[in-house]
Amino acid sequence: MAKIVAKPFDYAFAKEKTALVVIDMQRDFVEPGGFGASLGNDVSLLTAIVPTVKRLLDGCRAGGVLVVHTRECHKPDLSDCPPAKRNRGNPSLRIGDPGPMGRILIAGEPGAGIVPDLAPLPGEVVLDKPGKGAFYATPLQEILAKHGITHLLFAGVTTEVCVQTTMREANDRGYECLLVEDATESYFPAFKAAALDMIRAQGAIVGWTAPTASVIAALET
Ligand code: TIU
Repeated sequence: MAKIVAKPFDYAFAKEKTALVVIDMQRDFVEPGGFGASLGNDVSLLTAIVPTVKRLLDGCRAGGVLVVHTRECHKPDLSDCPPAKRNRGNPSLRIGDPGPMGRILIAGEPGAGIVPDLAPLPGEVVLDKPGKGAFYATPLQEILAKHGITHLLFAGVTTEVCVQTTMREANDRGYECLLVEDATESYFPAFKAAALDMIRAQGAIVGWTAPTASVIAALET
């Protein structure tokens, strides 16, 4: 078993039973002009983690860890987008509206794509998800079971929305979850800090947290 120096205590894992889940590193969230910006957010905080997520991805690829990428997006006819989600908060652009990077959060549009620096490699799992959590209405659980995965490392955006929702879904399904602290980001620094704290509180009630360097160090041993 490899061991990551983590909070609230070390995280033991077997590489062949571990997957890295990179959540929603899409242009719509990370680049100006997309869904994140349409909700009134400054996306520069999210853009800044791309090189760190790349380091983590490359470390996991080199270590033989299964890589899963997710994209939050909807069918072009919006049949998988509840009106409550589309209309919430009176945004400047709604899901499905034409924006600077194509229709907002629609599968196949440029904005729904993963940022080029983090592009999936052939053979990596890429899942489109209509919800915040990556288990809802996707085959993620079946794919992980097929590969014998018991441990999940999480990166991506945003920490307290899609990442935390997915970690909680994973926790209820019995996975041992670790969130990579500097490979996740929020539009709200206070929300990121609170999410990290609540995840690892009460003896890792949702999971562990550790920086990218600790994950890579463990993968190299
Ligand atoms: N708005 C926000 O913080 N997040 C999302 O809408 N989706 C994800 O977190 N991916």
